[in-house]
Amino acid sequence: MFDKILIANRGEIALRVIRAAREMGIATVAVHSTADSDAMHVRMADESVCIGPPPSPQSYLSVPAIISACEITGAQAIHPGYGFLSENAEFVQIVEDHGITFIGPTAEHIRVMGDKITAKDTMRALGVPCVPGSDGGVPDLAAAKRIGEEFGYPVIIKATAGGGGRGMKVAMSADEMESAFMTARAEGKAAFGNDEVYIEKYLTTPRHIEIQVFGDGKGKAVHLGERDCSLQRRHQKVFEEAPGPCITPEERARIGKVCADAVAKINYIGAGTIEFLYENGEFYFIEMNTRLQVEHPVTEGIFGVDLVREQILVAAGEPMSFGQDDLVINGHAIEVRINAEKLPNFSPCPGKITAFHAPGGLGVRMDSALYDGYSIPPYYDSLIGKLIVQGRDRDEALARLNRALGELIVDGIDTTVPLFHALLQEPDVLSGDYNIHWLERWLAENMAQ
Ligand code: MV4
Repeated sequence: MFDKILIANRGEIALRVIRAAREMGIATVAVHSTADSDAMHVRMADESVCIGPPPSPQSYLSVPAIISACEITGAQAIHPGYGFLSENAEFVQIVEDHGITFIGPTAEHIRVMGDKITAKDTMRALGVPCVPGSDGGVPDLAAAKRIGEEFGYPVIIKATAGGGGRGMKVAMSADEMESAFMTARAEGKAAFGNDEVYIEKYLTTPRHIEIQVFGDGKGKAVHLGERDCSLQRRHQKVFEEAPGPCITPEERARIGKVCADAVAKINYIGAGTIEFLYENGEFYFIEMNTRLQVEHPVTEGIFGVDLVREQILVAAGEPMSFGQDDLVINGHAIEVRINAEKLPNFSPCPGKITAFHAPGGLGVRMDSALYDGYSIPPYYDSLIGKLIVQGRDRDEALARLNRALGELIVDGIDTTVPLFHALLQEPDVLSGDYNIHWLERWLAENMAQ
């Protein structure tokens, strides 16, 4: 096992990794920008290294600075958290070339899943159900129109280097194809330097259901059920829950086994998430994320496992601490993302926290790097905390969420907390009757500016 690891991240996820490492008796190194000298992850780690000025490209994304911090401190492994360098195959290659262990998948797995066409080809070949469509790149407008006719409109044109909703355009009919095709291509080129696109049948009212998988890198893998993350705004999740309110145990076992078998076959190592659209009882693969996700705590809650501990174990070449038969769901968990944002426009709202109190009690977990007097710097993501609640069933989790939100105090800045109080008044949220468009529609109707 490692003696010391470096966490190439900040905020709540850096704390999350430090906590797992400490329970395992592993020393931790925090890295930080000059804007984060007083940040909680720096205080909580055993050691810290300043790696550059506030802008991320010169600090949290600076590969030479992070490798140097590792070498100076003697850290044997790097945990990337999520975002930043967590899905950067070149970074993983450089880390390994320096004799440092990357706590996560191989560069090759990251590369394959980062290219959405290759990811889909790979998953289809592994028996994972995919959205019907072009099955590969679409070279020109004429080919795009043939696909449109073959599968029937509406279709969606996606940049292969895209993800998170960028480089994605819907064509409702043949006459919208030219503009949608050209725009998706141009966005792919501008945002990712890659203008290759593919086309899928457009699913009109799906839910976003993602399956958590975990592999040991030696051909063994398990699934940890699904999370329903359909409540999103501009491709940012705001409310996530597990299990999915509309998924039956039979469906979970079936799609879970398909996913676990798929990643076992490619010797996948560590945590991964296979994203699906779910409509009319069918799962359609869209993307795979090769990292620990923001919403991993809801899965940890219902299965009672520490995913970060497992990531560190398998990265060190040790076996996973559980098999599929050990994984039994206990109750229901919900996470809400607390952002430093001002409603109704969700405009970033950095500033000084004048009072902070995290809720507590049975079934309540607050993952946050906030503290009284902390100043949220303006340079980074607006996520300042995740409130995760668990109950014996969904109704108990919802009641607990309402209670815990009432206990939470974050003074000095605006947050997304009022949004959750409002959502907990909505019958559709209380019954779990929502899809990927529900929140945008609700915001348009209820937060009109
Ligand atoms: C789709 C789709 C409908 N049909 N693909 C958006 C982000 C990217 N991960 C995939 N996305 C979508 N792909 C087909 N064939 C609708 C979306 C989509 C969406 C998906 C998940 C959660 C929220 C969403 C909001 C808008 C569109």
